Amino acid sequence: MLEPRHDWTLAEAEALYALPFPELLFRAQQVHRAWHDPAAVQMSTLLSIKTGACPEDCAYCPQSVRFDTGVANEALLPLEAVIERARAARAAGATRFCMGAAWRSPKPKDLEKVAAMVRGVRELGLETCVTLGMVSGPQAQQLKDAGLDYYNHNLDTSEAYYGEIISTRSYQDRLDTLGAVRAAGLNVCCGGIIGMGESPRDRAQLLVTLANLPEHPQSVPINQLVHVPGTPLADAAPVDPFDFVRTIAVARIMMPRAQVRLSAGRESMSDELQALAFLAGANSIFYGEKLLVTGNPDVAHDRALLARLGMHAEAQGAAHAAQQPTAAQAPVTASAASAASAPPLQSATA
Ligand code: SAM
Ligand code: DTB
Ligand code: SF4
Repeated sequence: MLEPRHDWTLAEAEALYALPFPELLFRAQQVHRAWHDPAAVQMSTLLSIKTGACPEDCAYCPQSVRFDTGVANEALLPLEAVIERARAARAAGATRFCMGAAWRSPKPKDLEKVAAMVRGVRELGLETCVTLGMVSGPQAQQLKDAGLDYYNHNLDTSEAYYGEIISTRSYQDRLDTLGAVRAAGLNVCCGGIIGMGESPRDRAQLLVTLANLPEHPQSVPINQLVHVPGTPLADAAPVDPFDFVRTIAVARIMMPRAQVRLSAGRESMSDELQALAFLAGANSIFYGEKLLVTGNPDVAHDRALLARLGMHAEAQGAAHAAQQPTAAQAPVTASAASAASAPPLQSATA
């Protein structure tokens, strides 16, 4: 099996993106099957732990203080409320709990509180992820010491297009935070948004930047823009669904080991489009009725979709086996049980 590459060129990425659709999906599936169980989907549940009034001006975001989007601002949630929601997410079958805060960067007293949340969620046997804006090396280390598994920090688009979307921070700021997170030994969750008016070249360049980082992000969320009234991108032209799937397929080919997440925007996608995204190599979703402030498909609908496709949620408990208290938890679908006893993938051992 070929080792993941870190020397991708823009020309190569653009050529993949432009392949005939059947050829692109075939290649993405070959890579997907070489590294992953193509029937398994990792389930992450999101919770906004601090909502709205963000000083940044990201043109897509309902939580920026600069846009009138009707989002109700909320201070940092109390620890118990967060643990309660994490328990519910675990009961619904999630394996990762992602806590998001509408900050430019966290203040020391806030970070201490988030660290306590991370410890509490981890004790439930869930993987932990936070997205808190920019962090320094010592802040990333503080989160690592609390037991954090993943830090989400998206590059969102190409460096060339970034200035069209955000003016209050630079691309280099984002890269610096990713460096601090990686240096602390945290898993990196980093991806982008499709449908902000960017060109295919911008999409290819974003994927080149991600794939040429010193390590591939362990998790790559590919979001479709959620059009939120009041934001500057509220009326952005809708993206061709096949182009969205192409982006997922190219991400899968360029970052074979990563979890590629079919992220925001699923509420406006058909079941058939989501199935196509899985065929293109997506193997993770946000699971739960809400993203941060906007909607997401019902849990029951997602479970039914996976069952109809003969797919299954990644088993709970793989992450922190030592402290796993979930023996009584049933797999999300019957097929998850059989998957647990299936022979190892030929490729997973190659
Ligand atoms: N404030 C922190 C930051 O920007 O890193 C963390 C929270 S922020 C809401 C996390 C990510 O959500 C953004 O980087 C962006 O990729 C995604 N996001 C926000 N609004 C979105 C929208 N309307 N559609 C799709 N993705 C969105
Ligand atoms: C990511 O890439 N997408 C998530 C998560 N990381 C933090 C956020 C999506 C937000 C969609 C709009 C909202 O609900 O705020
Ligand atoms: Fe703030 Fe993050 Fe929204 Fe940008 S994406 S406005 S940094 S919450």
